[in-house]
Amino acid sequence: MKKVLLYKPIPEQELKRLQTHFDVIQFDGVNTLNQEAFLTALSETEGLIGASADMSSSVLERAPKLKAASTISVGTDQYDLAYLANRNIPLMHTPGVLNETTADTIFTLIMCTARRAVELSNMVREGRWTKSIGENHFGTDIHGKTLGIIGMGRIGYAIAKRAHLGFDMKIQYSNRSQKPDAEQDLNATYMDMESLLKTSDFVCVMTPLTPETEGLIGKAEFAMMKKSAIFINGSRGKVIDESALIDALENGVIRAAGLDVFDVEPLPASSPLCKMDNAVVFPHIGSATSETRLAMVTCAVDNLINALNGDISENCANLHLLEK
Ligand code: 8YV
Repeated sequence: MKKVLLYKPIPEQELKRLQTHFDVIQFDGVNTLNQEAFLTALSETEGLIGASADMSSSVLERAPKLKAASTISVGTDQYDLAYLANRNIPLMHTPGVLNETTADTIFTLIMCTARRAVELSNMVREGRWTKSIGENHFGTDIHGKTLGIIGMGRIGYAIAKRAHLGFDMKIQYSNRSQKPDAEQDLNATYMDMESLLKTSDFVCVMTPLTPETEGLIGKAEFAMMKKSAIFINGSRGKVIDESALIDALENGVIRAAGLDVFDVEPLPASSPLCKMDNAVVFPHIGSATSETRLAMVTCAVDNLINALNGDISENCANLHLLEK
């Protein structure tokens, strides 16, 4: 049987299915304590499956027998796609199965941040609700406002659908290319990022992390936003300059931020973002529901089985780089 290295715990039913096809070596994440054991196991394996661990070329070069990798995520930034392609190794991912759940998470951030839900819930829990809520605790409306989406991919479209159909919001977006379906279905307006930053009430970043998007939103971009703007990041922490965001929040450059991803994860409790009432912080729960994570794992297991049998589908993230 081919050896496969699993580096993230998965539901029992899917582990058993994987074990019917392969000799599975399991790790519960990769860290400084198990790194050497992981790299030793990696040297023997033909398949790799998991998520939330660095798979740069310095790690992958320790896998001389590797034939295919399968990430339990839609994001592929933890892998060196070009390195894998140079060795003609496909990287499979899970596009599509998590769109709706992740869009729900982003809208949860939009609502919690706009209506100050976490801050005010804590006020109740801590016994500080002593009189009826006054102006200094008011939030801001979501319905009818302008939502600017930077990165109108599958998840960005799902967010825009909620905003347009559910909250009667005006949708505008910037993207590498125009998206006719978003314009026809959701009355979305395509524009350059600077115009979007200057005119949006809510700015939502949903781009993948690439060399082009790293540091995309920094001090200058926050300064372009409305002082009343609410900033949402559901992409990757490194797409923004986190220090610039903290400054913008502390100095009233923007109203508030809702964040599901961070430069360093887990976000240290010492971060100023953990102490600000105008920052809502989630522990990277974009796709984190039982139903969707099972669907992602099922997709990733199918992807690996197929790839090791030579069948790489549209779920291959580096197909455009592989030898034709
Ligand atoms: C989680 C994500 O990181 O799919 C992605 O790219 O960021 C999230 O879904 C992933 O699901 C971890 O397993």
